[in-house]
Amino acid sequence: MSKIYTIERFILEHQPESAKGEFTNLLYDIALAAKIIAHKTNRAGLVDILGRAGAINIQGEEQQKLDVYADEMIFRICDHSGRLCVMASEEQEEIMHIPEQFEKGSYALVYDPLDGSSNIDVNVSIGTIFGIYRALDWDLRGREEDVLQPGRDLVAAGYVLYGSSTMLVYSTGQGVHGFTLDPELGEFLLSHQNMRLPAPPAYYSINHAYFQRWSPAVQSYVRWLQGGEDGSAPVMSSRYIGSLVADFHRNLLRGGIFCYPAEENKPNGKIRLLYEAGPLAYLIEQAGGYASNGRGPILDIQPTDLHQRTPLFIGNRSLVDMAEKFVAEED
Ligand code: AHM
Ligand code: MG
Repeated sequence: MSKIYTIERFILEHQPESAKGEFTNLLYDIALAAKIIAHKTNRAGLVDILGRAGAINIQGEEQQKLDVYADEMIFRICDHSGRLCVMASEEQEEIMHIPEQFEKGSYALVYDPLDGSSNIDVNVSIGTIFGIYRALDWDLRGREEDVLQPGRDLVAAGYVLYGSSTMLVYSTGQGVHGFTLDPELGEFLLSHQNMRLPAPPAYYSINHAYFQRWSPAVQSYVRWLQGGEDGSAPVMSSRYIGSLVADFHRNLLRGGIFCYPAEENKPNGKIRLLYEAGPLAYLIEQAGGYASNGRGPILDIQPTDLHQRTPLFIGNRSLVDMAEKFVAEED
């Protein structure tokens, strides 16, 4: 029989010998938050029957929207562990400080608590994305600078997919590993060790409804993906869910590219650098792929603003390189 690994055992066995466990425990905290959010997400459809968001529930508490719930849950689980010195969430305008009564640790957490907002209310897969940085300066730890770091400096990143099963996928720079939640045991079990992007790629993912808003270079590139232009693209099918985590996860397993390019009135597209593009770019490189803003690596961008956006091309390197080539010809 093959070994059964819980996420806890896997993290422990794969931490460097010098590790003190602080970082390991931080990943374990995130796994706990993921289980709680998964439980809540699975019951989301019952809200219509048992009470709407905004209504008062049986305990006299107001029911929260799922994304607000997820945001608070991650903060509450991670704020008192002594492992973090600061957090930043897509749902919060400013950085979130560790409350004064708790110890400050040496790591900084960035997260998108529940991505795919248009899919939350319609029972379509959604996800959580996270990235972990080391504080820049121990004595000054907890500043905005600690989260405004390029993706290249991430020490770990991952996501949780709330789909037909709940999966947690993460990397600490030694490959990408995936765990599937057994809802009866309440444990994440290792299901995908050392995930690598397969080739040839199977899918490309882009919101075609925005075709008219893209630059001529991006339009040509998308025609290339479809088999047009010089006809050198691999034969692919198109899939687009509109939840970045779900689109990313499918493409990671089957090979492909996800694109959210710049648009006429949105020069930086829609995807957030810190909470979405950065952590996923870190994962894709660990899986043998590449992420670009069309002109260079996402991981090299120095963020200047907590909520800055970036055009995103992410997936098999051969496809992303080609996107850069089309964009470069226009420049
Ligand atoms: P959100 O942060 O409001 O959820 O928006 C991000 C989501 C991504 O998950 C997804 O890839 C994208 O928005 C889809 O956008 P669009 O509907 O414009 O194609
Ligand atoms: Mg988001």
